[in-house]
Amino acid sequence: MAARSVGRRLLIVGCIFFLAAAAQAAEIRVRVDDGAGAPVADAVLSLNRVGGTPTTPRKASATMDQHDLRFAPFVLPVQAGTTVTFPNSDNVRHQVYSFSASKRFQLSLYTGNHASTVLFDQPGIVTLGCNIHDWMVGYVVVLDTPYFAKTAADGSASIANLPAGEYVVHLWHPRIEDATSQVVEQHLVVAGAPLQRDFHLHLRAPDQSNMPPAGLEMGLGHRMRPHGT
Ligand SMILES: [Cu+2]
Repeated sequence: MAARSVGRRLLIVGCIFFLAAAAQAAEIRVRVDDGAGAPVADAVLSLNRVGGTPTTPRKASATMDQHDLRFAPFVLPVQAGTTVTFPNSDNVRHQVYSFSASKRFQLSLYTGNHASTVLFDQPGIVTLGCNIHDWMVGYVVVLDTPYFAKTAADGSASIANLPAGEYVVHLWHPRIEDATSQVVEQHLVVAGAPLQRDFHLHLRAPDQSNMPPAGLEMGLGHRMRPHGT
């Protein structure tokens, strides 16, 4: 009986600690625009904890598809240590490569569910291209933090369950004027209350869009099969 009583007390103490920790965690919601009010999609929001010990990269996986002659998604944020799978959902061959310093690779030319995998172990921006289709461009944004999110079409993003503490807030976008991510807030204090922020990113004009030339997408993409098959 005594052992059971001690066990129950430990359980209660554990629950109190858990609730206290949960009460300190908070959510941040952001909205990103271009400075003229237009929402910015595909911006990567990341928060690095000040003074925190670097987190051990979790064994995570993610997918960068090739679909309708485009990379899908256009921007894929991952934590360093993530293995990314590259399937091909088109019925034409693609050959994915990167010349970026933090991860140089070239996959073999392939179709179908060959699905090569690449480990992204160094933080940095990895720009993807395809040797067959010049317009294809995609980005794997490798981050040294587990706290990140990508803005939706309306420019919004959120990160839940942020532990209490102080953070540096970064934003990155493929058309950011500075090639590296911008620090948009140096001392963000998370103390349990939800946070809301509006950020402005000034973007360069698009150079490469990941969009196939008009008409080509339906002619070569997976959706249209040759007649008689
Ligand atoms: Cu391709």
